[in-house]
Amino acid sequence: MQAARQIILILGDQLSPALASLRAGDPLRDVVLIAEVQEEATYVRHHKKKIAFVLSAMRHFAEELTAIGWRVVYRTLSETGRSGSLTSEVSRLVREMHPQGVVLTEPGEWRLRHEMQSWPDSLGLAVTILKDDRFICSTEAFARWARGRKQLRMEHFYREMRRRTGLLMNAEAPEGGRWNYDQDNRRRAPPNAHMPRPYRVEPDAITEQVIALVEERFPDHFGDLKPFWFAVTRQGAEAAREHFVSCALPWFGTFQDAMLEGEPFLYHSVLSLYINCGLLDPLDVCRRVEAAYRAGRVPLNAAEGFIRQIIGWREFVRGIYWLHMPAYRSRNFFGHARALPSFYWTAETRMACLRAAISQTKEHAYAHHIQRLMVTGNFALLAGIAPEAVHEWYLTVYVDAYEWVELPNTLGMSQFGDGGLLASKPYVASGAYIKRMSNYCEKCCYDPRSRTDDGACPFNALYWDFLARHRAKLERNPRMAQMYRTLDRFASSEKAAIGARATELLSSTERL
Ligand code: FAD
Ligand code: DLZ
Ligand code: SF4
Repeated sequence: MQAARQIILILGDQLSPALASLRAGDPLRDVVLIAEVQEEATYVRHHKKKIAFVLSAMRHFAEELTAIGWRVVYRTLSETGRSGSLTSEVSRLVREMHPQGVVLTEPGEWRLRHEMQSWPDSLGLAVTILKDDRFICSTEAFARWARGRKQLRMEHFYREMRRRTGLLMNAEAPEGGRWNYDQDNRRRAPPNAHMPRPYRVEPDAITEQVIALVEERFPDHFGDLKPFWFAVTRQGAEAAREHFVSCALPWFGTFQDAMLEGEPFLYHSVLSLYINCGLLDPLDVCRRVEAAYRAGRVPLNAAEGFIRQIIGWREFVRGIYWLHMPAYRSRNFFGHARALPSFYWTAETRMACLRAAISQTKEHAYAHHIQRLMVTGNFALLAGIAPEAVHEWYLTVYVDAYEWVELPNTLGMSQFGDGGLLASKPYVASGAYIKRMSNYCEKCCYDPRSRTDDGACPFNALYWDFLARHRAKLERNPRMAQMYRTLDRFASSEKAAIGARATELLSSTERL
């Protein structure tokens, strides 16, 4: 093989032509390596659709780079075999090409970053790892921001990001006079509302080949491969972004927390998969959303709500991840240890809300934020499932899941496993919340108004029992005070009935 000065390794979630390692390279002298490897598809047994999406997007990105003059060595899964890893593929190409060095942009996951520490010795050459400047806040800048603060709160961080990017700012003041319009964003969606539906792309020949490969290689992995409608090119992802901005963004804010039977996407963008793998640039998406607002095409609560998710939450969770890994992964504030009920894999449960969220996860590898947080996450927390098992489930089943974003959202925000590093209180709720924000309860065999009867909604007794069980850890939290005051008003007979019902539910989660 023709010699190269450097090998530039590009990972499956680095599909951006403006990536730091490509900017630092020279198409005339360097070679790009992109490798499909078994280890990345199986370190958790990813949803089939996620594997197909990432591999097809990688193949299309290789074509994109070749078209602009890069020499690309692309290894398919068939070529790298059943024991291929990124380490073994880099090592193979180094032996074939004898380059002076290997260059890459820092990986998103601690697991790989750690593994790469041994590369200079094992490869016997220089390995240069560049910062991933697709993020607005570097890990160092986040650490500086966090230093000396007693509590890390997203809202404070978010204001810094607004100032730094100038998004929705008028000189020093936030657009409209408020930083956050979340209070306007809690409406229930009417079942007959206009529904935009996400942008869909017919699979091309490359995607069809990948789908066949995934079916053959990973038949036992969770989830459906078809229908497959994700975009797999930059052009397709950009079309999905434009479709969202014109068709769904105007209502994104108002119905952000809503859930509706048979409507998996509502007014959500379904852009996280494209942003996380590099097909869309997060700051560019935010600038386009701001432009739509400034042009009078979308209201402020929608634009602000959307931009906050990206420059606020997305950057904040990444900062927390790199600040606290690897210890973060094993944190378990409540000492929860139960196994994940098998209905998380089958969707076979009589609880209509969980059935809906898990069925659509199986079909689309997608659920929106409130379904992840207040349905599947809420139930797991109330039922005392081991946070590590919950984390593995979320990392496996969602097309946008990479550990840097999934772990803090799951272990921190959803399971409160970090004891409040990320969230100021546990996100727990009874059936009343799900009833208020959705129409799931209307067709459920359980009664959301009842707490302790045989047919009572399981969320109800589990919720009050959770508060009672973890009183010592939670009652001094000022944001929990109201809940404990309500619990304390229950008659002792009611408290006993809640305890008995919760014990019965927890001993029979498989039958719920
Ligand atoms: P929209 O609702 O349209 O939001 C717009 C964009 O904001 C998203 O595309 C995403 O880029 C960003 N965003 C929104 N909320 C968050 C958040 N909390 N953290 C980071 N970015 C956010 N998001 C992931 O990208 N990958 C994950 O693996 C992931 N795991 C999660 C696990 C749990 C338990 C919870 C509660 C949330 C998780 N999220 C994750 C955050 C959020 O649920 C998804 O980003 C969102 O549902 C993706 O769908 P969307 O593109 O339609 O988002
Ligand atoms: C998710 C994924 C999958 C399924 N396959 C590959 C692959 O074959 N090759 C690759 O370079 N990347 C893949 N990825 C994405 C990586 O898992 C991701 O880059 C790391 O987890 C770092 O975030
Ligand atoms: Fe979910 Fe309870 Fe409503 Fe059934 S009644 S859909 S279990 S919240």
